[in-house]
Amino acid sequence: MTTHKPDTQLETPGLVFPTGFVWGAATSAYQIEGALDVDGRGRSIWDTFCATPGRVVNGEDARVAIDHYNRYRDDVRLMADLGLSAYRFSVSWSRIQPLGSGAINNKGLDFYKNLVDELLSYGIDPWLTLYHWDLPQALEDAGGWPSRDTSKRFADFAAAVHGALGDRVKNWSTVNEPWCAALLGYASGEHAPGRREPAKAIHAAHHLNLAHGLAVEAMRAQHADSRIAGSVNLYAVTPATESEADQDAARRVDGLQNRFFLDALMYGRYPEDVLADLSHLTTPDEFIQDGDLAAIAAPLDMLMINYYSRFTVSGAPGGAQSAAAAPTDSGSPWVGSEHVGFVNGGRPVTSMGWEVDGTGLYEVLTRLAREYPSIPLYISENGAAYDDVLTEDGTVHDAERRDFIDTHLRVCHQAIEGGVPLQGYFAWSLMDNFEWAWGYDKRFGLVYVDYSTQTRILKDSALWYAETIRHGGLRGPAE
Ligand code: IFM
Repeated sequence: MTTHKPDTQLETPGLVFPTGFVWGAATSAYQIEGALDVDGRGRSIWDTFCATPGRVVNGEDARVAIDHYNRYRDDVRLMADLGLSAYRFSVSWSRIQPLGSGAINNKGLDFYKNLVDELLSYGIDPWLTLYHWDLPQALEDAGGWPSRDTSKRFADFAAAVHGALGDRVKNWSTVNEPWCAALLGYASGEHAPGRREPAKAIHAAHHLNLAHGLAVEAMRAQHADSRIAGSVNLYAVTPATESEADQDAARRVDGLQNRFFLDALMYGRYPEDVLADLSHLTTPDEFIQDGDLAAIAAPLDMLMINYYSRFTVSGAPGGAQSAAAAPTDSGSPWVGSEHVGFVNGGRPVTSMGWEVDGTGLYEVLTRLAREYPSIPLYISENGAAYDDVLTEDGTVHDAERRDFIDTHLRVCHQAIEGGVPLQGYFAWSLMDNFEWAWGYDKRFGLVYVDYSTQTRILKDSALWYAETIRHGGLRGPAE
């Protein structure tokens, strides 16, 4: 059994994190499991999306992914070798409830029971996410997230999983990155189910929020000692200039990306300015019913934040589009603000074209502590894709990824010192995996996966992260 007691006696002066800080790594079911046709799993919207020509780069799919379904024991041992204190993963709804409602598929549930038991046997805390984008196809056929009924189906699903695993999983999150599920799935169409229906995308966003709230309520009624979170992807947003148009663009993007979800989850309201931006497309009476907002604001034990980058935005006509555009033909996810341009802020970029900006994380964290105070925070995803090279001697020298994580952890430490209640960090991702519409082209892992043999190889960043965990913090100044 691996122990996770940090050695706080650093040989060199460094940044020590508080005792009990959670050191984790994250994955999601669809991106790693493979085994899509086994043990009674039903179809999901991503199966359909991948099978549609032109949707995923190189026509790739997740039928095998990184074969975690069959290799989970080895993968858990690898987590133990790294010294992780926690592992964040998601469960596949269609594996557990093949049609998204009705009978539970016990074989599917057993996979997660076994995974959890394996984690616990190594002293690794399982952090379970209920929904990471792989909606059962049967529910999409019935209307998908634009349909209110999907929220209720999700609450039933959450209750079933929580009922089965709530005795051994203490930390739960509901919906991962509802912005992506709604806006990329139903407005730009660059994610499954690939629809381009802007007003419906807003309805989807509300129903994802509602699904979250109803699931929290259902879980609270079962195991009172569970810690439950929402999980949102937040960005720092800056206007390209001080012009009125650019400032309005920043307000709009911040509104739809950040405040639409934060205000709903934390305060049970949608920002008036965002509703006004959307009013030519849809109005609240078309999607909000009595009691919805109170349900969405069900009290949480913690908030989980995925942070990757900063947006610099322009409202000037013809503002430049970001280098981080979708890999395939798509519409705009910026419903009601399609005119906004994404401008190159002049920072180094990852292989996704996303600008590296640790100061943006500092802004996000301090803003949360100021505007949504008192809730414990966790970084549930942070990391970077780079074009990793496996050398002939079987190593991967990914200094850029190590520096990326180092920079962001330094920011986390600074925020904690300044009083931000940040209590843990999960690197995205534990292993290279299926990066949605980008297929296998983008590698986010601390662990390199040779897709032809499924061999796992620790990158330099993984070895460095293991050292960081072992020391309970960062050694010495930034390199
Ligand atoms: O791979 C994704 C993950 O599924 C959700 N958050 C962002 C990651 C990188 O794009």
